[in-house]
Amino acid sequence: MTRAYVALGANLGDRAGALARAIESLRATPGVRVVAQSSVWETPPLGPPQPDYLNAAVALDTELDALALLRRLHEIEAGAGRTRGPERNQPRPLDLDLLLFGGLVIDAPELTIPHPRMHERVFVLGPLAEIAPDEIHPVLHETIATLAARVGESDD
Ligand code: A4P
Ligand code: MG
Repeated sequence: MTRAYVALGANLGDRAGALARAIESLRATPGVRVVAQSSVWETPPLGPPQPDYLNAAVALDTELDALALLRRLHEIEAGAGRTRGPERNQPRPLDLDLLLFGGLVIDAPELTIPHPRMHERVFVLGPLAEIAPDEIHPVLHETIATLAARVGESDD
């Protein structure tokens, strides 16, 4: 059993509904137990001009391996009408990113853990710090609370 953390984001359509349905889909996934869920944050978009996001984070205990969990996240995104273009940072009805998976460190094209940009982003660290302040980032060796406080201070 592995403790994993997933970031949720949505900035098109019924944003709150998309986050709620994604959490329901995770709850309904065999081998996945949702053990904590942050509040929902409304955040200004990082990237090109686009609508504001709703962001949240959940903690899972899972029997799936990291790649199987990622594939399940992609299925749930597709079910919310998400299509993938070549460009990053485009508006989307649902984005699910795998942030942490136990203490695992993976650097492969299909899956990088910890998520490579999580430590720079208030919209990830804010919700995550509500549910996992004492988790250690396995590459930076600092707690989520420390990383969240630091990113909250900077202007970018
Ligand atoms: N991939 C590799 N590692 C991971 C991982 N740990 N979790 C691969 C999820 N996916 C991972 O992702 C592209 C590929 O990355 C996937 O095929 C997967 O195998 P994607 O979800 O298709 O593309 P994306 O979402 O556009 O890229 P990414 O990197 O998730 O986007 P970002 O960088 O997360 O930016 N502003 C606010 N306020 N709130 C947001 O949530 N989100 C974005 C998306 C931009 N601005 C935002 C927000
Ligand atoms: Mg993504």
